[in-house]
Amino acid sequence: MTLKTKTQVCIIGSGPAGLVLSQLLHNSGVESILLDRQSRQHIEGRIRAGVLESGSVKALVDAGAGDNMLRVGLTHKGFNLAFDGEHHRIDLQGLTGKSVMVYGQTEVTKDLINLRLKQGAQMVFSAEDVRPTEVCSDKPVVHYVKDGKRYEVQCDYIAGCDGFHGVSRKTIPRAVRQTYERDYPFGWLGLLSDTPPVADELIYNNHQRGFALCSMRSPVRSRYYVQCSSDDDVANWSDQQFWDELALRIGTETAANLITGASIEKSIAPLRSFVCEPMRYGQLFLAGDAAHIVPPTGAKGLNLAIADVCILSRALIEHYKANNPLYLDTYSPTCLKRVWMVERFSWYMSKMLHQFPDNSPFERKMQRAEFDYIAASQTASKSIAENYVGLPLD
Ligand code: RFL
Ligand code: PHB
Repeated sequence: MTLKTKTQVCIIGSGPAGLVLSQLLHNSGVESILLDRQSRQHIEGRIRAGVLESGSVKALVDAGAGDNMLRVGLTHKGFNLAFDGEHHRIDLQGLTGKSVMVYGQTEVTKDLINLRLKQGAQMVFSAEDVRPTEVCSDKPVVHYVKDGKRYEVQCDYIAGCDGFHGVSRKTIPRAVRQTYERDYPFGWLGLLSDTPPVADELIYNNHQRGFALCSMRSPVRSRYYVQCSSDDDVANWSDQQFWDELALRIGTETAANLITGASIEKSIAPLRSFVCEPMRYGQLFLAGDAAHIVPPTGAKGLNLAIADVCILSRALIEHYKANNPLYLDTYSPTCLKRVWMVERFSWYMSKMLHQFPDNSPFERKMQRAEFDYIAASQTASKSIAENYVGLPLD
């Protein structure tokens, strides 16, 4: 027997994209159901992004999900680029009048899940075999299995917010879907520790041994990354090896302030650029990592996901409340224009800051010249700053 339910929007995936979308729809009286293949505990335990653009901060506050963020998030008015230990500060506030917020994606997710459940949202965790069908009809259906029972959700629209490995994008036939992809020949080994950050602001380091990033979650919790090879294994890195390598890459002056401690999480993330076009197929709309991936060097993935669902929620709300189909019809091109600009920035930052295995001494000189140009030119610094704080929504 199959248990059938109905809703207006079925959202696949309870990461930041799905959760923010469901919150924004709820705030305007549009009904949705959220389905995720993972347990709540698993979703709330994932360590990922740490930097929110000013537009993402505003979106979370406007959605009513910003209380904790505003209480404990850290406003950052600048960040540092470093080349072999030499620093140049990008003055975000001075150059753009805006800042970013350091607040973990893990916390954003927990805040949203708590709020959605308090408001009585329909959220299904550990949903197996989630399958969207009839997406080109006016009554698409999403099937899933939970605790051995079969379910069907009949809806008007499906939001595919199920990340890079999800099922939604694959529902678009190969002949319709065009994908653009670049894999980088390295990964990021990340370490989280309950130690005070090495500096008050983030430091992106280009060092001849490889890239390193000094980030944080709070005044007593640090997040660091070092570039590693694509086929590396976390098991190859003891905490001590990580700290030693980080200290070498950030230079003696910064390393003098480095406080080390036991890791509470250590993992390797691959680096990839990826875009799927179009972001709409029939009644299915892709948002967030389901449609695109950026390498983390620009701190953009989470922010792009939030931007997509701000655009999608407006489109759905205009449809339901004003019978206006315009924004649904323009969803894909509107998002993609911004997506490609953000892809460009993330690719540019990645290219400038990492050691590529096939780089010759010439490429390293080019990276150095790029750093010197940014340090010497307010125009170049401003270009980085306006991308880092976030481009306008549309
Ligand atoms: P998510 O977060 O991957 O959520 C997708 C959800 O869908 C579920 N799912 C399914 N559910 C049902 N059926 C299926 N078949 C399903 N398949 C998957 C999953 O369980 C999950 O709950 O995608 P979303 O919402 O689009 O959010 C995207 C962000 O998570 C991602 O872009 C960022 O984390 C990227 N990122 C960063 N972004 C930033 O904006 N700033 C940063 O500082 C930043 N740093 C990072 C990052 C990503 C990293 N990693 C681990 C790749 C640092 C790292 C190391
Ligand atoms: C993080 O704190 O996890 C972080 C910060 C900035 C990035 C990527 C990751 O560019």
